[in-house]
Amino acid sequence: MAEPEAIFTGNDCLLVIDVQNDFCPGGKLPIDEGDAVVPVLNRYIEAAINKHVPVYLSRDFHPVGHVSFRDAGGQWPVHCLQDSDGARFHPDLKVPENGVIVTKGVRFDMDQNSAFDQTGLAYQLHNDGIQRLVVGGLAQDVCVLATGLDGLKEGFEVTLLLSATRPVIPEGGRDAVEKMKAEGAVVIP
Ligand code: VGL
Ligand code: ZN
Repeated sequence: MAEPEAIFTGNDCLLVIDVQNDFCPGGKLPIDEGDAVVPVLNRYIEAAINKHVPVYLSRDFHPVGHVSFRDAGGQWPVHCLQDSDGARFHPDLKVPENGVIVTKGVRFDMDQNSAFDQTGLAYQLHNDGIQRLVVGGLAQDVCVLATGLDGLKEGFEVTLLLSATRPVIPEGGRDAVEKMKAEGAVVIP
C-alpha cells in the first residue's frame, strides 16, 4: 500500500465501490478476500478526512427479482437486496459521517455496474470541483472496472488502489487493470 496521506491532493475524491456484506466472505456473492479491502480502505478514508478530501461510497441496491439475478435471466445469484443485511456496508468499514452514498442497481429494466450509470454522479463530482477519482472496492472486474472506465470517459483522472480491490475472478481482475491502464488510469500498489 502506498502512503495514503501522500496520495491525496486538492480536487481529489476517494471513491469506494460496493464494500458490502454480500460481496465479502459469508455473503451471497462472496469475493475471495473481499473483506481484505476494508482495513486498507479505512486508512485511505482516514487520510481523506485529514486532508479534507471528500469520500463517495457506492452501494449495489437491488429490488427483489432484479434483472441481474439468475432467476430473472441475469448472471448473478440474488445479492444486495434493498435494506437487507447483505446490502449494508461491511461493519468494519469506517464510513465517514459526511460520506456521500451513491445508490445503484435499483433500476428494474437493467443493471448498473458503473456508479456513473444514470446516477448523476458525474454531475455531482463536477459540481464539487473534483478532477481525480482515487478508486478502490469491489469487485475489481465488475463494478470497479465499469466505474473506472466511465470515470475516465467523463473526463476525470482515475487512480486505482490495487491493494484496496479484489476481483470475482482473478483473471478478470488482471484484465480489468489492463483495460483501465489502457484508457489512462494510474495504478498504484
Ligand atoms: C457487482 C456483481 C453483481 C459489483 C454488483 O459490485 O462489482 N458485481 N453486482
Ligand atoms: Zn449487483
